[in-house]
Amino acid sequence: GQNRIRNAQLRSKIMTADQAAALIPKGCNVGMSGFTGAGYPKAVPIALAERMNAIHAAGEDFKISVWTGASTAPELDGVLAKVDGMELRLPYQSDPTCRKRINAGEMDYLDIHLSHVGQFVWGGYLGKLDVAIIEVVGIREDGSLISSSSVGNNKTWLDCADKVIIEVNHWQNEALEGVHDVYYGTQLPPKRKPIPILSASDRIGETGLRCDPNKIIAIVETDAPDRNSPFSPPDENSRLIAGHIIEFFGHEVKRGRLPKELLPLQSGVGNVANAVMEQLQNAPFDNLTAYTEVLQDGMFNLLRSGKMAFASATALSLSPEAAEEFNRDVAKYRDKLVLRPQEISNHPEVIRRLGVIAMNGLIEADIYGNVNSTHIRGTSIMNGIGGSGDFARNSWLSIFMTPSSAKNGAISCIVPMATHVDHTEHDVQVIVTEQGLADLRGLSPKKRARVIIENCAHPYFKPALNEYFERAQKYSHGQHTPHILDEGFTFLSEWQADMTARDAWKADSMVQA
Ligand code: 0RQ
Repeated sequence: GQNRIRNAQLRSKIMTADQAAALIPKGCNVGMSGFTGAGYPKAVPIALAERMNAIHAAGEDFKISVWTGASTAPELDGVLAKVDGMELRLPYQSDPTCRKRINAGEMDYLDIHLSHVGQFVWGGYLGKLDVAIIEVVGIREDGSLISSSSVGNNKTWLDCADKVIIEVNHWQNEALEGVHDVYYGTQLPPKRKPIPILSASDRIGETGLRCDPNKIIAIVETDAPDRNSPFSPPDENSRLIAGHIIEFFGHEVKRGRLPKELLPLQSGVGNVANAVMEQLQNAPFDNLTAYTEVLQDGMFNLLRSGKMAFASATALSLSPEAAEEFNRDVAKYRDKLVLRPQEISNHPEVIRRLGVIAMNGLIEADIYGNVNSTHIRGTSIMNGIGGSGDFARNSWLSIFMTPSSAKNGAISCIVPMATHVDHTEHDVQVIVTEQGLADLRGLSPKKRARVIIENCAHPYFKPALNEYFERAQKYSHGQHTPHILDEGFTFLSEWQADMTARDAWKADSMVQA
């Protein structure tokens, strides 16, 4: 472990995960590294959950608030939620146990735009950060730290926390040193200056994270892989969605509205997003770039084949096989990849300047183009808004994609009225399902409704949607965005497929909720 911890003074802080977990007081705010299952601490949260369990068994309370970059893994969110150890969680999660507690009203969840987290902490709105727990690949002579497979909020946590616990993960390749670009020029208003990124590949910061060695109270050594969830091979729906998007890009290039290397791509999490990247492999666009938050397998393959010249992100989120390969060959990718703090990867100013093409998933969209990407039936959280809002509002082109129906066809993802809105009609330019693509740019609400129903809705639900829209145009008081307010949500109960399918979904969503 000596060569990874190059600062001799800090070596005396090496201890076990149990010893480090014992240093975390109850009721404190803890900032952890980790973004989409990459670069999260893998030993101390488990030890902390065990300690909480023992304390709970003795009849005492022990909870903390957990702040991260984005989603983590069963070894962090999973174990802490299981022992009911979290008072509050922010800013994005996707863990089933955690989701269940949030939806049961047993813990608080703050679903914040990922680019806002840093400034919320700096602004003092979230209270004091007591402890930071950060996974790194190594510690340099001068005490600065090398992030691992994500940067996320690491800089903010290290700057703001009173005390710091470091996990040095030997599984992560030391050659990651040099991949990161940590910008120290951010300020609070009114002192802000432009973020000097003019192209996705610009480096504007330092390769390491500054950290006051006196704040470090523990160093724990680990040797464990990231979450690395496998991707299912693109299904028929994903392939069709990807096909529509690529055809649309071709059309835009032909009309001179996009350059032939396109514009920097942002791609959300999940299988559909991954399928679009996979299909770009064989599309007639070269020298692609990405200004995104997560780098999944599809994008990694584009970098490997040379189709993509450069990718800027804040985290990797690879399958086990791709992670193995990347970890082995990190050095090959060092001049094609940069990992930045999430306040920079998701910065509205940079996204707007570069003219990003944003592609994100949705749960439901209404006929006017309002998008819900976080809530089931308006009341239960699925994951969170993540970076989708940062990108959707500020991109040059904002695309949302989804299969036209969910739960084996029982539920239409195109509805009369969205039960919760994360992305308003003003932030949504294109909606794509396996049925087709709706280009909403330049269309007034009623024209949007026609093209969304016609191009995107599943044929099974089309007649009911058309019927609603026709009646709304007859009976709605206002005719700008016609609605029959007391019917807008009846799609959920009356119009959603047959009873059997609906009951199956209800039972399932109870489990999920
Ligand atoms: O649940 O697998 O249990 O059946 O929602 O849906 O179709 O697998 O799609 O994985 O792309 O996720 C919006 C959740 C889509 C995601 C969302 C059910 C469906 C399934 C997942 P099951 P799919 P995806 C970058 C940007 C917000 C954050 C974001 C997301 C499950 O894209 O979290 O974009 N986005 N971040 O069955 C009931 C409906 C449903 C439904 C889908 N209408 N009703 N259930 N589902 N539609 C990344 C970060 O920011 C970190």
